Amino acid sequence: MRNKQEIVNALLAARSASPSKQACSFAPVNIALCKYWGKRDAELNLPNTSSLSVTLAPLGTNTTISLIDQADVVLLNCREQQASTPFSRKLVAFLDLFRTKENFYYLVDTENNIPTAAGLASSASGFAALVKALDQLHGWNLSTIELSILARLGSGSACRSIEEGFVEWQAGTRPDGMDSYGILLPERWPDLRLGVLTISTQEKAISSRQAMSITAATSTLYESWPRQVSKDMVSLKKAIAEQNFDLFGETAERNALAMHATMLSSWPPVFYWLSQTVEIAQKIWKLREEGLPLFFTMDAGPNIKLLFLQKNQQEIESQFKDVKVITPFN
Ligand code: 2P0
Repeated sequence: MRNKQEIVNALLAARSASPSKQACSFAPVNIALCKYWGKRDAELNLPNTSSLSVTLAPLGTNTTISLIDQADVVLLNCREQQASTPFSRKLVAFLDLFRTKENFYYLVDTENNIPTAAGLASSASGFAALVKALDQLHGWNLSTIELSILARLGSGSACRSIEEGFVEWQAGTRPDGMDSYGILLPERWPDLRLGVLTISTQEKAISSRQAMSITAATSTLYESWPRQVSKDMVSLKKAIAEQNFDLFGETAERNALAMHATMLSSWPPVFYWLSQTVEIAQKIWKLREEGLPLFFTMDAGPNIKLLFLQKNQQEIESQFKDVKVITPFN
């Protein structure tokens, strides 16, 4: 089993469908603290390494889906999308995996409540919400593991958005990826805060999908990435279990910087930082030297996500006027 259709068929084989008219589901955005960067299988979105993230509900995607008679209809934030848009094409290609004679066309209405200006990606929450809505619509009753596997086929990081909280995506070793899915960690951390600093919302010149492929193929530093991840996964899980914020922040920041270092040593080089990104990173390091427990992480883009605790929220809001503070465990 090495293609998406075979995986979907295998997961749905024993399911008796009892479809309803309409279904609606929510999935949260997630931010990786130990990143997913590089694939062992590009078709199935199987990662080279495990990763660990935290979800940011209530920020995420609400998706309503129904079966209709003629041709798919796709709405994004209340606007109908032309079939030729990249958004529609990606979504319809994913729906193709689930069509039968009886369930042929879908109306998909997707709403992201993530402010566009936040610079947070919505593809993970989008595919996770879609898979959950499909499951409800058809009455398949899939487990969270099966939902996570299906979401991963849409976009790798979507497998970490099925459940809410700290989620570990275990890389797995099987060629069919049946052991590669997100697992919810039991711990919650109510005092944890994330602060989004949006530096640019321009579409990136190079997608993370392309960037991770160039990095894995050409970066000499990428050889050390699996070792970095192994260490960071252990430290992060310990930090979360003990609510050790310094260990947590240091590990997440180091992991993000290591990921960006692997990109910079690719050829052609991949560099998402802007001058303002550098300025803010230096400001964070200075504030930390002065005693403020503040760390950051970054994804495949120039925006910075601050990591801090509730007791320092006021100080951080006064230092960073435009910060949007998120409480992951509300
Ligand atoms: C992550 N990123 O762990 C990493 C860190 C970006 C930087 O997962 O090709 O959209 O659909 O599997 O999941 C973004 O990559 O890539 C991502 P595909 P995806 O959050």
